Amino acid sequence: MTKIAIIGCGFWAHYQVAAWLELPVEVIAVCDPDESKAKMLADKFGISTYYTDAKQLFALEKPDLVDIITNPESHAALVLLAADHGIPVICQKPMAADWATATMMVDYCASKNVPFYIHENFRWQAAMLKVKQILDAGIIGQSFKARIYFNSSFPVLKYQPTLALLPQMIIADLGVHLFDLIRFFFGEAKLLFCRTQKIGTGFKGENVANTFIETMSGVHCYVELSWASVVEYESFPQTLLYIEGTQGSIRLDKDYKLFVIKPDDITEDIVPIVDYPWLHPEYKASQAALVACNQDLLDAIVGKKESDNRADLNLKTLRLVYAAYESAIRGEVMDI
Ligand code: 89Y
Repeated sequence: MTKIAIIGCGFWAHYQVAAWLELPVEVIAVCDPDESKAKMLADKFGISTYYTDAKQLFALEKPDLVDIITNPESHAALVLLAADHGIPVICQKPMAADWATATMMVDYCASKNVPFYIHENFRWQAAMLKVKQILDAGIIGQSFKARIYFNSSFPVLKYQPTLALLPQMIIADLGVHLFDLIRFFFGEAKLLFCRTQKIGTGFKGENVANTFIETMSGVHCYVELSWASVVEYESFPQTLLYIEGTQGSIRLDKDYKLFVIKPDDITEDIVPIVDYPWLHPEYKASQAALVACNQDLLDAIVGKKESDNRADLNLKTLRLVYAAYESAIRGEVMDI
């Protein structure tokens, strides 16, 4: 059984641990500087050991991998610590709070020969895997345009209050997933242009961002992100999309409804999630993908396969995040 240590015992860790326990692994220890959080997570899942100091965890435990589920500013120190102990490491998105730190982390792990992965899970959502299958099968011909959007007024700060404090917010926290989906569907980006807005007072950073990305393959992508939208129906945390190809279109709508639109025919399907009993009722769409994402990372770490979530590959997604911020500040199109 693969032995896993968890660092960071906040909201998300409760679901990440539940997802790990769907697989043949043992969570041997958890760690959080806030002892009550560490104890609560350990007690909930019957994990015998908890720590408040990551250095102590690494000194006393020998996990096969460590899963870092903390805020972006703390990622670098913890990833480097894992690398110093030769422990393969998985880290939440976004990899780091800036580009220079992220590249340093990737280089450091490579220099220590330590496998390093990012927990990018949106591409593991059942509906996204289905969309990718339809695209790869050529059913809508050659894609040329896509709108991919996450416009919401869900009270996200109720569950993720630290988002309110981030100086760079919606692009780093959420845009990173949608940019990654663009790479997943259409390949690497060629250029982008981004504008951001701060609507209302709840967030320190931007809570609305609109980005245009042109891919190397020539697809024009419009990425909409908003926590300020008064919507007809709330679809949090689902990403919706409309992809146009030379022979048809794909529309992914609320509640996993997938339409394939051809010149003389429209098919409608529902791509269900696996409804694990531990899913938070308001986060089902994103948390249901955690098991498949963890399985992929586990297989990569034990050497069964490669994963697209290798940190050096994920840098290509992160590059889009920081290029978007730069574009918004400069008011310029950024070459990628
Ligand atoms: O933190 C974010 C994520 O990773 O997916 C959705 C989210 O929970 C809120 O933006």
